[in-house]
Amino acid sequence: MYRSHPLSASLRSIRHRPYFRSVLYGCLVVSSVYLLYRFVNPTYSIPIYSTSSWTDPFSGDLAESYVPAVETSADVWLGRAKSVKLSFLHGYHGYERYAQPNDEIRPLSNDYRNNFNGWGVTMYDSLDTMILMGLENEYNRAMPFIEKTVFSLPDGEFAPFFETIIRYLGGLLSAYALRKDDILLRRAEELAEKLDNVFATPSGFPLFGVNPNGQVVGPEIGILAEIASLQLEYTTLAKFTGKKRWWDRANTVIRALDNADLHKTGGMFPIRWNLTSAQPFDTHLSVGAQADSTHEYLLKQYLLTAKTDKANLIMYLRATTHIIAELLMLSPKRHLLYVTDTTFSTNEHKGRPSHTFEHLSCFLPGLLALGAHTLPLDDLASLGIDLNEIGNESMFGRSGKSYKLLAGYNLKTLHMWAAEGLAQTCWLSYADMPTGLGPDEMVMYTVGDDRWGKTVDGYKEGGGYLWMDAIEKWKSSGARGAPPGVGDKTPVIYTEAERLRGTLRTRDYSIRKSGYLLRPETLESLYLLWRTTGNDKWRDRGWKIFESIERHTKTPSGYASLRSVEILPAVKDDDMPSYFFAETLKYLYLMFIEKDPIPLDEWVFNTEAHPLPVIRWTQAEKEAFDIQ
Ligand code: DMJ
Repeated sequence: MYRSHPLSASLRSIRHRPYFRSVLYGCLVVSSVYLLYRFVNPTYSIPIYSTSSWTDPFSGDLAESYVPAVETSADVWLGRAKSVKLSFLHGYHGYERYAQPNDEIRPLSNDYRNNFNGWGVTMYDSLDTMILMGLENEYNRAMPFIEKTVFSLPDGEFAPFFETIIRYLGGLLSAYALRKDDILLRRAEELAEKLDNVFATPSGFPLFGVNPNGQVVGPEIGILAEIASLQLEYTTLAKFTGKKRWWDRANTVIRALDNADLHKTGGMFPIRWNLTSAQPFDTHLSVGAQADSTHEYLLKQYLLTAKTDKANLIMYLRATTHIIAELLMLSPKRHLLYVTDTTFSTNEHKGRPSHTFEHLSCFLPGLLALGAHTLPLDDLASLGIDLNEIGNESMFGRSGKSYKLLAGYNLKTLHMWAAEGLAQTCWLSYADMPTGLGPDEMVMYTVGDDRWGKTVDGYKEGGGYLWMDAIEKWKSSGARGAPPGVGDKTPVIYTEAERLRGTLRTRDYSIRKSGYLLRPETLESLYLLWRTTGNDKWRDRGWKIFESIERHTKTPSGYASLRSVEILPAVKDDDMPSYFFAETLKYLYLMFIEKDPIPLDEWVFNTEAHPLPVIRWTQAEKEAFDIQ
């Protein structure tokens, strides 16, 4: 027979007395409000759920908003790939009609501009995309121009070396790799010859600019991305031509990076460098503007050389260790994972974060996923690498602690968490906007020390942060919790009135540069996340972005950058950068076609998305080039 507990009997009697009832209900309201507050508050300091296995805990992320799409058939994906191809044709035909052989079309006025030497950058940047899309007519119409381009400039004008290499040289080499048209390689080598004076520095790092007549220009203090993003192109040129001189150009930069004194920056490369001494000039760390492609080329040079140049791998591991421990942050309420830049000031051992988050940095999730996919990060010992040896406090002072911290993880898992969390934020920065397109720069809200590395460590040690009822709910629904910053989240789109009022803080960030410049980085990462995880949610998001590009940026003669992603109807700017053809449309196309023509273990994309084939040196080449 059921017998009620004496305590429940007394509670029942209390509930029937008006005074105690008010007190009881009052307590219930207060504690519910408190619990609700704790549930949405980002304070992670008290892990309340502990488990002996830290690989399967429940997380602090609040929303699982991703509803798996009803399975999309292969035919639908094929149709989507065709739509991207039609967009390419629409934009490229506009260029051919109104701007060829100049650099870029202005898609509102149908005027043109020569912003990259006037040699027809849109054609060079588009060649390999045409080949991949099977656009024979467009390729055949471009080739006579490519054949005839005169690589010259008036006295006093200079080709920006970095942009010229990634767009023109990268474009020619990639097109040559895909379709062995000799003229492409001849033009590639001729271009490299004309630019070669740029290396006339004691360090062998290139100067900012060069005129094909031999004049050079640029300050003694160079910018990281501009001086160290040529390795892939020059190594490929050496392989294709069999000439050591091109390998020497790449190798000099690699060795200089490897010999740099990074004790002030935890093993990561800062933005400013002295081109005479080949040493860092400041302590400003970033993966965004002025730095991005150098971090990218560390991993990619290792992959390009069939995983033989270990120095590049070690530099990549150092850079990513510092990035993960010190530059990745978690926003206060929505737990958005983002990467920011930091500056060390004199006598300070800790970088001060700016909390800016750039669209340019959205290549990072793709890079981390590529690294986790291609490297034995969970077994570095198999490569003779120990994280505690390549970085520690005796080498990097306080920043050296990061190596010990990360050595305690399964590094493959950790890099994938970071990749997925960052890709989620990059995607949300689009999904939060009424245009469905992401802003160029955001400033994230902060509550103090927001480092993701610290929070993840609490997660690892404590096993989760949700209150028990939430954990039980998630358990019973069978959902696996994601680590902090990693789970899917619900977009927050402000109404026009809310935007104008400007007081809402629910998104966790404000927008500093609201333009959408047809940039590729988010799509690049969605593509790599899809290829490396096989999870369709990433390409579903790619499709949503493509629909927004079609809806808001299309003009009668192409596609135009937007002045603001927050305003409807969208206001366009009169420009269509060549990287839209080289990168944005290429990554979309590759994301939707079923058969992958560019397998990640056989090709490496340069920073302008020009795929270059993995190189296997012959013994004769090793001896001739003096490759160890
Ligand atoms: C591209 O030209 C390259 O990807 C470069 O490395 C930086 N980003 C632009 C496009 O945003």
